[in-house]
Amino acid sequence: MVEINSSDIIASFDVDAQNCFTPLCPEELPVPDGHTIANALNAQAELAHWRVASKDAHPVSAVWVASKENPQLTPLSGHANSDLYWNLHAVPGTYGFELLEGLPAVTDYDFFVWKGIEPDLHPYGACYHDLADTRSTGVIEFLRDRNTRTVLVGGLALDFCVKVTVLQLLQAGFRVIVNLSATRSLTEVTEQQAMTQMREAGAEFINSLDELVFS
Ligand code: VGL
Repeated sequence: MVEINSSDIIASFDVDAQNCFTPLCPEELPVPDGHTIANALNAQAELAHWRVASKDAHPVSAVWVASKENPQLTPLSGHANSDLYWNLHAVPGTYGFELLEGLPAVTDYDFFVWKGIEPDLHPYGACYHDLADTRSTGVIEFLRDRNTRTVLVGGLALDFCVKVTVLQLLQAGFRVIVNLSATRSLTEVTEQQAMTQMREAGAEFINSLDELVFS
């Protein structure tokens, strides 16, 4: 059980809950079962005062697009803000770019982040546009301005963009609760590493919203 003080301001964060991270887009970055989390994200948002979200928004000309010579997940050098090659994903105007079916329209969120728009920027976390965490996307300021104490986090994928967003929110001083029913991982190995890293940084975890107790 994870206790939350009823007077705390709570935010709900949908990280990159886009079709490109589901088996519906097998050519992009399919996360097993990634398409099944919309209801869990909506339920989580019901408990929150603010609902924020992010989307990857990548150009076709990105420097990190994987090829035969440079396959996915191999290191990329010479670009300070792109570290690995990835299959092209989340191109605005495509189906993969869109939020999962069942989620609100972008304009119905209280704050929305688009990230990775520049061809040589491939940030994972939703709080900064660069890998050095220096160029804010504004979401931390939005949450701070509203006295947010606790952030409930879900989205895709747990082992990459969700993980880094969680670490950034913890670093910024928020209490962070990862809702495991509202997130999925790209691989089991990276999931284990991500869970350890988040736990060591102070994240809390729930398997379902039933594990939250309001006192
Ligand atoms: C993601 C890998 C590459 C994610 C994005 O949203 O988790 N993972 N780009």
